[in-house]
Amino acid sequence: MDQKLQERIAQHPCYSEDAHHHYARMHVAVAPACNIQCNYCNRKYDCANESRPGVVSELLTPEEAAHKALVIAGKIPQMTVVGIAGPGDPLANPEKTFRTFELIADKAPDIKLCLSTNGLMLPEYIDRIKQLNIDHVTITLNTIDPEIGAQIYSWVHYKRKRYRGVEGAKILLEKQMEGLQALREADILCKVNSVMIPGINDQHLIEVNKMIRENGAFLHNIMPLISAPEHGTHFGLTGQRGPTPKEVKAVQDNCAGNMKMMRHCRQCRADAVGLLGEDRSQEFSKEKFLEMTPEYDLEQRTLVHEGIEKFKEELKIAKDKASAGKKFANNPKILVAVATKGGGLVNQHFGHAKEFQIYEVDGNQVTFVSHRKIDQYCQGGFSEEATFEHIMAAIADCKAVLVSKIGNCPQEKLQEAGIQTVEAYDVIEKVALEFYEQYVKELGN
Ligand code: CLF
Ligand code: SF4
Repeated sequence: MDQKLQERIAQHPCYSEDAHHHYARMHVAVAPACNIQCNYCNRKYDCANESRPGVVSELLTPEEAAHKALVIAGKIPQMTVVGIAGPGDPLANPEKTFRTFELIADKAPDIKLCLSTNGLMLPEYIDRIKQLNIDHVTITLNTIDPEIGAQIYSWVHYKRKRYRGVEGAKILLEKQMEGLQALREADILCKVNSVMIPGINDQHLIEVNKMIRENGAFLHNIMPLISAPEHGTHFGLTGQRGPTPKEVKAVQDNCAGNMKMMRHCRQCRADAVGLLGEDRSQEFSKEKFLEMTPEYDLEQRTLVHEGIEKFKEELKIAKDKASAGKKFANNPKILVAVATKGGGLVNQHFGHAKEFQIYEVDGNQVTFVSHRKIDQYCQGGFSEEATFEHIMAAIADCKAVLVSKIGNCPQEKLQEAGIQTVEAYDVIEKVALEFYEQYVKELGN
């Protein structure tokens, strides 16, 4: 990747896996309407193209959204990106969306603007997007075949007319393709999200991947369909299942040779705040943030970002040192589960983790694979048994858990299940490689 491109994504937690350990994003929920109906979406909730289904965000006016962005820019200076991803489609609400971006760009020039859309109106607004210096745009593109599209979208509303079935899917695809090309011409970084729906588009995603790569997309995010009957979506009610983590990984691996794949997406809310793995949206509810005074300070933010960049350099040196001189050949690839609060470190107590980051280790390289959500183990002594079962199910295929601390009781249970625990407060890659060395020795290699 050339240096210019690297600089454009270096502080964007979604476009750069590395950045997501250090930088935060926030969403402002200013866009209620939508112009299509996806079968995995219930419109009582946030847009499921970039959000976890079943979540409802508080709707904001552009002025409230700009106020919120300035408050958070002061309180969380590592927040570098403001995205609009719902609760409907941002470009089905163009005035609210662009007004919000205008207000933010005017007062906080260092914040990157990010937009996520189903793509239907993208060709229409490409000039406005460029003009506002929105450098990151996501299109949710689930298929390049209108026949498949007809199974995913129940209707498409375009230029005052509603189209159903293949006809609707054709219009959507045409506009998405035009949008993709327009982003390329405008030199705007494009991420494509694809919702993986077993039996409908799972086998077909490799073709989607090929097409978007040929049309200049920068990153492909294959996300699992989440469909529960209680969400009231068409797929939820008709029993359409979502893929298993293993199935998602297999498709991601198949596409990975062709282009950069995003594997750290958290399917966050339309009002998400914080690092991707944490959810601080409750600290900034409408009632709370409207009482807060914006303390946006460009100088202070620049200093914080410089500090992060310096820390990242130190991390890199530590990582390189940890892997230097390692020459494992034909050794097994194993998975380890890491408890981290961010910063690229093993730095979280087992009992406090709400997710584990999963890394694949082969002795030479440590590669981020995915995250897995879990119920927090320490909940003041309540239902720890049931929680532990759930945690075990989430990490059953891992050989070790890397944590800053763990109690005797969970440690013994993990050991009984054949999962080792490593207590450390250090760079993830370093701890993982040290564990690997010991693991291989024990195997007798
Ligand atoms: Fe938001 Fe999306 Fe921008 Fe990121 S999220 S608009 S690109 S700033 Fe990121 Fe969240 Fe996944 Fe989206 S983790 S759901 S990919
Ligand atoms: Fe729902 Fe988003 Fe699809 Fe619109 S684009 S129907 S809000 S998932």
